[in-house]
Amino acid sequence: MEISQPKGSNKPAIWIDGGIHAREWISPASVTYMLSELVENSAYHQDLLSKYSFYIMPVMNPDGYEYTHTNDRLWRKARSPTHHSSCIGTDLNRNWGYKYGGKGASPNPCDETYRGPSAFSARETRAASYFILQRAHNMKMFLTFHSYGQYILYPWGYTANDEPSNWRDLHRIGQIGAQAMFKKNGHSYSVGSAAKLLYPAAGGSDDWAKGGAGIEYSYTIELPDAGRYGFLLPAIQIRNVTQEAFAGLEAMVNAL
Ligand code: 0X9
Ligand code: ZN
Repeated sequence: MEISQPKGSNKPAIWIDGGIHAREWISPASVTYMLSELVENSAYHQDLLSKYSFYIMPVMNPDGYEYTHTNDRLWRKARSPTHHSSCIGTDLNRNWGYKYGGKGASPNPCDETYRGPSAFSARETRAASYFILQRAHNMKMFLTFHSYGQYILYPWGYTANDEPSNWRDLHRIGQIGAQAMFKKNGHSYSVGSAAKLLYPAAGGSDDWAKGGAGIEYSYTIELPDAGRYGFLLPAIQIRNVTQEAFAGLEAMVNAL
């Protein structure tokens, strides 16, 4: 979805996606909530909408998402068959074309972090990357929502031995997001580079957005919880967490 005010205006833009990993259900819920807020309650969000357009992709991995409803609640990857293997699915967050094939991205089709046979081999990542590249000159921020762990991560994810030249600004805006999210529900988020704070993993969308598409502010946000229920976040928490994610979005965009 594109949300632009007025329609077709050429404002700087924010990319938001969710559901690249099938089992992380709070992510599509949160991104869908953002969409509903920006559309249905646009009058309350003029701070955002007067300055920016939004591109919102609530479910990057629809086949996988469906599969978690019908067959395997903890499925992570997409669902396309693999050549020369009976194992199914590519990890769409190891398939992007920046430093593709490095650490933490498995060449084995049977692994949960299978990177696919080549960069952008998956239709989902290829289509999204074309869409983004056509508009990247206008995009100021790239936000991809995952769960779980309560982290605000910025590049690089592929290595812990280097950092983007604007890492101080990336860190500062990440902290502003963490503060806003804490204020909403009292959940603490750690802010840092993906490889240092979590683990090195190459081929992520955040690294490609920064290194490939040149979008200055790129983040992966790992929503709650911190590990108690993990991917199986109880339904009672959906409302609070989606609202907290929106508060983080607002704060980070306003800090740009
Ligand atoms: O491993 C991932 O893809 C993300 N964590 S998750 O538990 N949701 O699977 C973290 C991605 C961080 N970014 C990069 N490594 N590029
Ligand atoms: Zn994920």
